[in-house]
Amino acid sequence: MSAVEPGKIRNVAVVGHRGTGKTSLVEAMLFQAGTTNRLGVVEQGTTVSDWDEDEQQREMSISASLCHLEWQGRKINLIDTPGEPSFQGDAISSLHVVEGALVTVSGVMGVEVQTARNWRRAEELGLARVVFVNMLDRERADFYRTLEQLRAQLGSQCVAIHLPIGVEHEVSGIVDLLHMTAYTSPEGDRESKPGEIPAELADQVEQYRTQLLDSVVETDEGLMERYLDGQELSPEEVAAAMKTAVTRGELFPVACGVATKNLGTTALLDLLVEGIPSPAKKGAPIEVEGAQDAAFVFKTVADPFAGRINIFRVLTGRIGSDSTLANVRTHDKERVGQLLTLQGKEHEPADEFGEGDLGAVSKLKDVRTGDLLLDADRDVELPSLDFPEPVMSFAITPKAKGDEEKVATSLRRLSEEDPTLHLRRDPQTGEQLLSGMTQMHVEVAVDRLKRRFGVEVDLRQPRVPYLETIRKEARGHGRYKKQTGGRGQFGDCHIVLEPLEGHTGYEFEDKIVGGVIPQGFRPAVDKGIQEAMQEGELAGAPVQGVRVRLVDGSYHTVDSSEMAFKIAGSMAFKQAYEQADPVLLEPIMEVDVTVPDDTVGAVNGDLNSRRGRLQGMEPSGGMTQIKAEAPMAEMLTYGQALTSMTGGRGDYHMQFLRYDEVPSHVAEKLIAETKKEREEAKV
Ligand SMILES: Nc1nc2c(ncn2[C@@H]2O[C@H](COP(=O)(O)OP(=O)(O)O)[C@@H](O)[C@H]2O)c(=O)[nH]1
Ligand SMILES: [Mg+2]
Repeated sequence: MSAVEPGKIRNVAVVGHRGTGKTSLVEAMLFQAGTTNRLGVVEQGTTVSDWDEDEQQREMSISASLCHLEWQGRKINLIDTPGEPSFQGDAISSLHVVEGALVTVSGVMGVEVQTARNWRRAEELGLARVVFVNMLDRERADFYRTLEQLRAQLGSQCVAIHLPIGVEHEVSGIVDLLHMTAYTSPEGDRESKPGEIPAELADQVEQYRTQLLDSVVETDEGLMERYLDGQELSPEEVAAAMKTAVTRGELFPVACGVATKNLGTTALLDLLVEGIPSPAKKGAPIEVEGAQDAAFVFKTVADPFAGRINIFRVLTGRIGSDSTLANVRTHDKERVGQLLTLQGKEHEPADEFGEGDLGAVSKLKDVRTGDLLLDADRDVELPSLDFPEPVMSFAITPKAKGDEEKVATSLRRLSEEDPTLHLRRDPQTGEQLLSGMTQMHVEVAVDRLKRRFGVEVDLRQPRVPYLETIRKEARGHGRYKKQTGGRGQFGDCHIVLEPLEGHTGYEFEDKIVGGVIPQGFRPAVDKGIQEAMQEGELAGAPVQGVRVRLVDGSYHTVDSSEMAFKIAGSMAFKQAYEQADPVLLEPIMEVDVTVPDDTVGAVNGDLNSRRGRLQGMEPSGGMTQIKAEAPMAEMLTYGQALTSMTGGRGDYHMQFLRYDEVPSHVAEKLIAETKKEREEAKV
């Protein structure tokens, strides 16, 4: 198979809220194009794109999956993305490698959280957008209500291009307002040739065709003048102007149908061919200066048996099975070897992929999502995918002792596949932390660890990385003296502690005059203090934000040693620390919550009970964005709480902001708990 001309390719990411029928719609398009012989069903685990066992079990897309079909002599690459916020990383990276987004909306639910999110992403990336109002066969589905909502919330450039024939369970086809034809489909079969528009729809068709014409004409000044002059515009002119407006992202055609009955797919496929710009027209979504051949990896699948598969977009030039590519991140050379054409999990060998095409490659050494592969190594900046930070962290421990290494390597492979999954060791608490977008995200990762790599782990709430600091200046004296038989030990020092600005850092100043402590022993005092600071006296948390001045001391010519001065240093620190008004610090998070307007009261009340401080609120289109600051300790289980308060319609992001003093009533409890733990540990 040779490369497809860039002008004949359409790259489309199918995005939208969870459960709006993205996977079913991709299935229907593949079926309609004759790529598959039967219409798979999500619940039966028989679709092309939900092929993973985790997906079939949950009846939900977890990973982006790449399919392709041929329509009107064009190759349409379809990326079915997950709508669930837990897995939005894949939707985000997919949007970076396409010219167009196909946004699915349920005709019952209308615009939902993830619809709006993906819409904004697509907008930022300047993508052409086509909306598909799906599920029109369901009870209470209403195309016209949904259309109005789309126009109100996503912009009046959303304009109907297809209208449904019939309502709810009687929906039997669609009218194509641009070509003025109708499509109907025998139950569960491929759609037939275009037919006549039913007479009873004449008025509606007239009304919405006028709305379409008005919108198209508004994007083209020349047409507008003639239109206002009352001149007749030819259907070809209108179609051409519409195509231009859609490809430029100035007009968003709203199509409709029923994915599970394969209704509306013919006209939708026509629309994708006409309205989504080809890579030849739009140019590379990521520019790499001076590169002859360049590919961007937007998805990686880690499989313990098949090995690693990297899915990429050819940005410029070609990628052939004979190519040798340089990985910009590692500066390593990678020999390509096996190229693959993907159809969900099915793959076929391929010889090459041309400019603008999407393809896959297996068995590269070290390539992951976000990598740039070039014909020759060069220092170029890696494109940023702008992934949201994971907010839900769990401490993980292997169920079986000795599995630590295996857990770490397996998790590393999973995070290559999904960069929104973070693995790190908290240097302060020593815990291995796995962070994801939601609890479900982390749980799916844990399932995958078990299923794919055969390791099991326990999840616990992580410890909060508290810190300690001081609030005033204090002096301390440490004198360590031991004289038993032979050579003794002697160290003696006076120090002053002083708070540092912003509760951070550590400074040591040597203010010794006249050599009362010899030069050689002074660093030992510093060392002893730093060791003592690793476990503060309040709650065993590390101390920071301290300047130490070593001001005085004495020594013994025979008995003094580094060891003795280290101990003296730590004794001096402990004495001074108690007098320096020590306080516990906790991490404060910047929290960004988006919830439906009718839940704002409950959500704010809850944040308040979590010691949160409201910073601002911004309502827009039925949803309100709440900005607040709240202590990490109170936010560890926020995900579940938000889900239950908003019926799953809320969403939040959270990132570390700063450390603040723990209020005294909370601190007292923490200090008492630590004391108890320490005493129990002693027994
Ligand atoms: N009645 C009806 N059900 C649909 C339609 N499209 C999808 N579904 C069902 O809705 C559920 C979610 O569909 P799915 O394709 O997985 O949505 P996704 O999460 O957006 O990929 C599944 O149970 C589908 O069978 C439709 O047009 N009509
Ligand atoms: Mg899906």
